[in-house]
This record gives sequence, C-alpha cells and structure tokens, in this order.
Amino acid sequence: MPNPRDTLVVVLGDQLSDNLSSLAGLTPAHTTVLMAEVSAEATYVNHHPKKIALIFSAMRHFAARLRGKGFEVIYYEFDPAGPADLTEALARHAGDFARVRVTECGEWRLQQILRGWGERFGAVILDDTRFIATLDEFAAWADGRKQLRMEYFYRDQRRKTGLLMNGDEPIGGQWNFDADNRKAYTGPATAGPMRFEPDPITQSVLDTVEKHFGHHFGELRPFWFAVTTEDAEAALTHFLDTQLASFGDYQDAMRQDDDWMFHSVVSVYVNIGLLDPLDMCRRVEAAYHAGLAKLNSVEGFIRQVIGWREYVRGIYWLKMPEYADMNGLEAERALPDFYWDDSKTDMNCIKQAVRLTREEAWSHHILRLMVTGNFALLIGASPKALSQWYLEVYADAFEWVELPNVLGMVSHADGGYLGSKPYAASGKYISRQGDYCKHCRFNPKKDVGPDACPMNSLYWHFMDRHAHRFAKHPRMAMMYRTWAKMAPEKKHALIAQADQFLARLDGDDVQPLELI
Ligand code: DLZ
Ligand code: SF4
Repeated sequence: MPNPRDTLVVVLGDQLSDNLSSLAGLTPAHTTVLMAEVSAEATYVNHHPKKIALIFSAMRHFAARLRGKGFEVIYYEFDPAGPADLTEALARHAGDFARVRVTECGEWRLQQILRGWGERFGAVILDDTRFIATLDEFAAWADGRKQLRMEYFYRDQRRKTGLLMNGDEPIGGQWNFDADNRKAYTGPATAGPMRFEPDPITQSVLDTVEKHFGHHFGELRPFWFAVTTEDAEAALTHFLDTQLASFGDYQDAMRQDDDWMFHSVVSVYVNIGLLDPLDMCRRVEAAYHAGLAKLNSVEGFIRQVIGWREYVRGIYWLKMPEYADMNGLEAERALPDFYWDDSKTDMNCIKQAVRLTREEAWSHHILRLMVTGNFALLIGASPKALSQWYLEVYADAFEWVELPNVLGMVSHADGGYLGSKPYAASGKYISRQGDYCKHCRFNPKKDVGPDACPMNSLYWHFMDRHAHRFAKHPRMAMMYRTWAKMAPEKKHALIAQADQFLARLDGDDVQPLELI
C-alpha cells in the first residue's frame, strides 16, 4: 500500500535520465514512479517499429534501474486492454498519493495534457534541466532580435559551458570550423556505430512491437540500439575511439556502400535521456585535449549539441503552437509514395536514403537535409506532411527537435527564421558529396531528356517559381543571374521537364509511367 504522504512521479518515454528534475531530491522509500507504454503515444503518429521498440525497451530497463535504487515503480507494459493514454494510467493511481510530479515534456501536444494533470491531479510540472539553456534564457536572448542566428547563440553557450574555451577566446582562435567539414569520403567502408545484442527484455519488447505495430513503416529487426545508459556510454566510447577523428572532415559525405561513415548515432540515446548532452560534450572535448581528434571534428560535434540542438528547442517553445502551421512557401504537394517504399523510385539518392530509414530508423544529417529534405523542398511538398514523416520514421525524432529542423531548415516554411535562404540544391551537389549518382540511372550532369537527373530541372523550377521571394537575396543572386542569362529555349525545356515530372508525381500524367 502506498503511503498517502508519498510522491508519485510520472516518467515519460524520453525522460530516462538519472538526473531527471522530477526525481531530484526525492527519497526512494517515499517515492513511486509511474511509467506506461500506451497506444496514444505509440500511434499519435505511426512511429517506426524500431523507434517504439527502442523507447519501450529503454523504459523497461530504466524501470529496473529505478527499482534497483529502491524506488517503487508502477509499470504498464503495452496491452491493448490496458490504459490507452498516460492520463488514464495516472488517473488510476494519482488519488493514492499526496503529490504528483512530472518533468515538462518535449512536445506541445503532450505538454497541454500535462497542464491538464496540474488542474485535475494537482501535478507539479518541473523544468527539464537536462538542457543547457533554460527556455527563459532562450526567450531573453531572442527578445528584440530581428534574426535569431544560431552562431551567436552557440557562442554564448560556449562561453557559458567553457567548452573549447581559452579564457574568453575560442580555442583555435575561431568559433566555427564548418568550412573544413565538407570533404567527400573515398576511403574504405567503416565499421559504423556499436551494435548491441537484444537481451530477454528487448526480445520480449520486439515481440510486442511486431504484434501491435509491425504494420508501421520500417523494419523492426535486426534491432541493435543501446537501451541502457551503460550501453549508450559504450557506444559513445566507441565513437570517440574509432569515428570522432574523421567525423568533422566527412560530416557531409555520402556513400553508396557505407550508411554510417563517421556518424555516432548518439542522438538516438541523448534524445531519450540515456546520455547527458553536457557530459557527452565534455568527453568529446577531453578527446581533443588527449590528441585523439582535430579541432574541426570536436568543434563540429559540440556545436551540434550545445548550439544547434539547444537552439532548435528554444525556437520550438518560443514559436509553438503557431509554428506547426507555418507554410511560408505555400507548398501543398502530398509526399510521394516512395518516401514509404524505396522500390518505387529510380532516383538512387532517394532510394538509398529511404532504404536506410526503413532499415534503421536513422539516416545521417546530410541525407535528411540534402536528399529527402531537398527533394521535398524542390517539389513543394507540404511541410506538415513532411514533418509528420520525419517524426514517424526517425528514432531520434521528437517534435521539439524535428519540427524546427523540418520547417525551418528543410522546407523554409517558417519565413526565414532559422536560415535566411532555403537549402535548395541540384543533383550536382549530391554528385559532388558522394557516389550515389554513379549508381543511378539518371545523370547529374544532364538537365533535360529521359536520363537527366530530376533534381536539376526541379531545382530551376523551384528557383523560377520563387523568384519573387529570393531573387534579391545576396546569397542566391548569383544563381538568379545564371538563370537570367540562360537561353529562353533552355529555360523552357527545364521548366517543361520539371512540370512533366511533377505531373507524374501527382498521377496526372497519361503517358506510361516509368519509375521516377
Ligand atoms: C514516442 C513515445 C512512444 C512511442 N511511446 C511512449 C510511451 O508509450 N510512453 C511514454 O511515456 N512516452 C512515449 N513516447 C514519448 C512521448 O510520445 C513524447 O514524444 C515525449 O515524451 C515528449 O517529450
Ligand atoms: Fe540523385 Fe540525380 Fe544523383 Fe540520381 S543522378 S543519385 S537522382 S542526384
């Protein structure tokens, strides 16, 4: 029987951290934790089965960890006859306790539900202290600024944490070494991230997920993610020892025979709380001081975590809920079928990116931004549909991080808040950064004709239809000059080629369909 003076703490599926604010200062003997695998959270979008398995298994392991520390844990394993949502689970127990606590969550939708718990159960909602910048700090930083440049925010975070600092100056005399991080990779295929054998807890989760969510897009097995802090730490150590040294140089590279290259995959672990972002950055910094990696690798990694990751979270909470509806480029096209079925396209870059996503619930940032993202931008895919896709298919996707990345970075739907210009690129960019084009039936050097890379004509179609928005942008002016100088017949042929492609995408084309 719980003691009616005790505290009930609700721990969510991405709050699997020892230093969680809702658990801080509580005595295990007087604290009960409630965790629940519920269909409302697993199906508000159709998450990739690997993502559901990751979260359920990591939740079960975290529950065991808490029990090991002496906490009582009420745990609902997924059961269609069990509580359908978190409120139902909480309603069954809240009355037995004097207090209910929960750490704020990472989504507007669920945060409204948590607020409801405040009214109904007197639940206290605590700040999520696992982030480096508080939301108030971010709001104060953003206040009165016309443009929110990540770079300036990032410098403040460097100063605040002391990471890679020499007094008030950045180590190396420069804040950002991104210009060094764009090399194509031609070395041998890499070993990739560390993989873990599923234990009996994970095996049981896999059976549950297969039974109830096996119809969602994506492959459940082989499942190899870390599901405990110890294993996530081991994965980080593996990254530091084998990948970090080359991470920076080849951060934007793409390879047909190597899905991972030097990417750590630790976002999957950090975003559910198995790794602490600041501790992780300190380990990466230590690797630099130990001579294991160059500054461009270490700075690039740390910027992603204390700069970009914190910055997108700040934007999300500053701009929600209106943010989710933004569609600055008035893009309305449905996402093509091949985002769920890589056999339905011959565009090799898209095929590889979707295949990897299907197999692993992961792809690296340049595939997300410059392949699936760029193509969606060029065809004018609806940012809402695209956001939903990213949220569903990636194991590290939670709305606070996914939405600004998709709306701001990928679709330029937020009117230039995150980046002043869209990241539109033709097939030439993709062919420069890797070897996908060598394995493609299309030719990235050709703009028109049956074997022309579709990205090329789509790129010019995009530029042409948005000329009124971007022609005066200083960093796009050169491309608009090229467009202006192009012979009218060439322009016409490019637009006609893209129009025909788009008509085929929309299913309006009466000609026999080849794979696109
Ligand atoms: C994403 C997810 C999934 C698939 N399942 C659960 C669940 O069963 N129980 C739970 O507490 N949380 C789950 N989550 C995470 C939440 O949906 C939500 O995205 C985060 O808690 C937001 O911070
Ligand atoms: Fe992608 Fe075009 Fe290259 Fe094919 S040729 S892989 S479609 S960029």
